[in-house]
Order: sequence, then C-alpha cells, then structure tokens
Amino acid sequence: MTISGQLPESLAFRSGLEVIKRIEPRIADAIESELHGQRNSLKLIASENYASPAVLLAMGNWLSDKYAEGTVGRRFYAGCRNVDSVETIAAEHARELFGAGHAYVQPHSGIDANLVAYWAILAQRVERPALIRSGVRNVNDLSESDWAALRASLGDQRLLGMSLDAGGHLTHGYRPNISGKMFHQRNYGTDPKTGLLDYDQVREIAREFRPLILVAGYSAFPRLVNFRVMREIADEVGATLMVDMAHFAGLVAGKVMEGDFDPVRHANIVTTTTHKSLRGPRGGMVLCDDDLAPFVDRGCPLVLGGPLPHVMASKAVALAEARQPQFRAYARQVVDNAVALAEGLLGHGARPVTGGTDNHLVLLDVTPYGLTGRQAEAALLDAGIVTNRNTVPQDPNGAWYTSGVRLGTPALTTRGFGTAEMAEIADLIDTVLRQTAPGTDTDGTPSKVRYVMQEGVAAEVGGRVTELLAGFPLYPEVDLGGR
Ligand code: DSN
Repeated sequence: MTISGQLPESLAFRSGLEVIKRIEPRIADAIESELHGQRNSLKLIASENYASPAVLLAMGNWLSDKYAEGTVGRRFYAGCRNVDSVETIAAEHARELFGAGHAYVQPHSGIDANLVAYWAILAQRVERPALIRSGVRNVNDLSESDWAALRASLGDQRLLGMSLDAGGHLTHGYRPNISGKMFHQRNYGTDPKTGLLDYDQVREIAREFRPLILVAGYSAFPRLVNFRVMREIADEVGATLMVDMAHFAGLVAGKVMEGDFDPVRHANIVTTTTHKSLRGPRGGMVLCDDDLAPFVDRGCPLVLGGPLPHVMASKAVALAEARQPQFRAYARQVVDNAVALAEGLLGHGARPVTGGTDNHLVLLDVTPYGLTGRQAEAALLDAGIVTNRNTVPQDPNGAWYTSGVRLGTPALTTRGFGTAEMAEIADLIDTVLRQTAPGTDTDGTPSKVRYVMQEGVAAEVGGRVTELLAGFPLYPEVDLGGR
C-alpha cells in the first residue's frame, strides 16, 4: 500500500526525522548518516544484523515513557495494563519459538541476561537452601550471623566457562568482568591442534573444579557445541548448565541447530541477546524451565532497572518474524554463506581457525599475511569491508592487537547475499590482506598498528564492494530522498 506515492516505511522514517530535526538537527543527521553508511559498506560483523522497519518502529513510541518494575500482573507501578500485554505477547512468542517452559524478556542486554541467570541460579541453589535451613522465608528476617554466612557462601561459588581466547565471552568468567569477580572461575579451552572443543578436557576440569555453574556458548567459536554432552558433564558434577546462545539464537530459532545442538532442549537455563542472528532490537532474554522461573522473574529489581517496554514490544515483533517459515530459510542461508566464505578463503590459501565453520562465523587467522588483527581490520575497512579484530586461540598478540578477524554472515544474508557473493567477498578480503604489510612505528620498530597497503588496492576493492552492494539494496522500502 502506498500513501501519496510513498511506501509507509518511507513516510514513517521521513516524518520521524523531520520531527527530530526541529529539535536537534545533528541527531537527525547522525541517524540518516548511519543508514547511508550501512547501505554503503559490506557488514561482516558477526554480532550485527539489520532489523526490519517493523522492529525499528516498534521502539519509537509512548511505551518508552512507562515504568513497570516487577512482572506481568505484579508491578510496583500503577497503569501497566499495556506493558503487561506487550510483555505477555513477547514471552509467548519466545516460548513458542524456542520450545521453552518460561521466557523472561526484560533484560536490557546480554550481560544483563547473564547476570539475571547467575543470580537466579545462586538464589535457587544457595540462598533458598540457606533460608530453609534457617526456617525463615525472607532474607530480611535472617539473623545477623545467618545473613553473614549466606553472603559469604554466595561469594564462594564456582563458575566454569570457555576462555576468551578460545572464543568464550567476557561474561563467562573473564577476570576483569564482574562474572570473574563474582565467582571463583576457571576456563576450558579448545584443542591446540584442531581448535575444536575437547569434551574430555571439559569433563576433567569440571570433575576437579566442581563448579556450581557450567557455562557453554561463545562469541568467536566457529563450530557446533554438543549441548547434550555438556549437560551430561554438568549433571555428573552437580552443576547447573547455562548456555549463552546470544550469537546463534537465530540459528536455534531457524532450526539449523537441532537435537544435540539445540541448547534449549539440554540446558537448565539459556540466555541470549535479541539483536544478533535473531535480528531483533538490542536487548536480552532468559529462557528456563519452571523450577528456575520464579528466581529469573526477580531479575527486576534484583539486577535490572525498570524494563524497557518499547524494546519488549520490538522483541515481540522480531520474535513473531522469526516464527515465520521464511526465517528458517534465512537461518539455513546464514550457515551456507559462512561455509562458502570459509571455503573461498581456504581456496586462496588463507587460514580460518579450525579449517572452516559450522555456524554463522569464520575466524580468520591473519598471521600468515604477516599482520595483526588490528592492521587487518583497519586495512579491510579502508576498502569498505567492516569486520572486527578478534583473538585466536593462544593468541600471541593479546586481546588489543589480536591475530585474527571475525567474519559473520547474518547481516549480509538479511540483505540477500548468497554463496556466490561470499566467494567474491573471500577474494576481496584476500586481495586486501595479501597487498597489505606491517608498517613501522615512529621509533623504527615493527608496528602492530600501522600498515602499508599497496597503492590503488583500497580503491579497486572499494569499487568492487560498491558493485556488489548495488545488487542488494538495504531497506529498499525506505526512501529518505536526497541520498
Ligand atoms: N559484543 C558482542 C560480540 O561482538 O560478540 C558480544 O558481547
């Protein structure tokens, strides 16, 4: 349907920008520039995507004005009828989509979702037994000495997660993160020869360390994880299995990760963000069984501030989209595209970690090009290819300079790219990196930051990027005029 010859999406965004411009034109400019930038670059950031106009528009409205601490039907504020509807609908879609017993859609981000999950597990496994032993219902009623003992035991628990340089996440027990400070933490890594997960090693560490929580999930691991085996390990040592599926939630929703690889089927509790492969708004979510549900539902006000009703509305729209049959085709294509990208790179003699991928990302070791991740990331950006530098297992360059770049296919797949384009992108990446060399620092020593690209490479590759992008317009239904 068109109104005055324009699609409703164009009208909506044009009118919105017009209204913003009256108050602070620089913000309207930044919003418009962001669309222009995203339209004109090749986005390979594995954790990003393009949300639909409906998902974006669901966030810009009056739901944003409402406080609604608590849960559906049990709020600390009056007048939450519409927020209750929104939260109920979003949770219903999440339960149906993932086959979960319970869904908590309030977390504002992935770290919030993980904190809610950690505290829910602590409440279920440490606090509740302590209350039962003391014969009181509420922590406020504990004697001073029982309260001191409970606090000490809450701070004395163990968490085992995948190490950051093997592909784990900061919130899985990395020492500088709060998860590494809240718990006594240990890590499991990957096999140094294959780069794959070594379940025997995980089991051995778990048997020795006896964690309260075993965390599975990753943000830079290009293979499948067998969650059935991880659950067996957790059960054997009495741990609660938590899976952080933030990166691959879209692949679970799209039924690409099924059976042993479906975290919702095997974990006690699952956390996610909603904006990566799931293609929703920026935010988080927790899925769990009914026994953990009452503890998870205390996320606000225990850990979270007031819920963001407008973002919950947007989550509901995105989850409804992910329940459409075409989302399954999308998820399959995301993986096919990543495989094609890895194969294209291998064909050029490049070195993807583990020799390929089973999911949405490829972790490219750039040391064979003589570069650090930081140099590779910057050189690729000069040619219009947006990636992010990332550590590789046992990385000699550490987390700041790194030795790899992470390449993900969720965003370009949304844009319509297929395997043929991925082969072309592999060629573009190799062309840039092969013709880039490390530079020197001002004192003449080899630099980990500076680089020298042969003349004309950025322009030539940039031209090919522009041609590729022209075949797959981003948000074709949104015409802002001008650009
Ligand atoms: N920043 C996200 C990522 O890029 O993987 C995770 O927090």
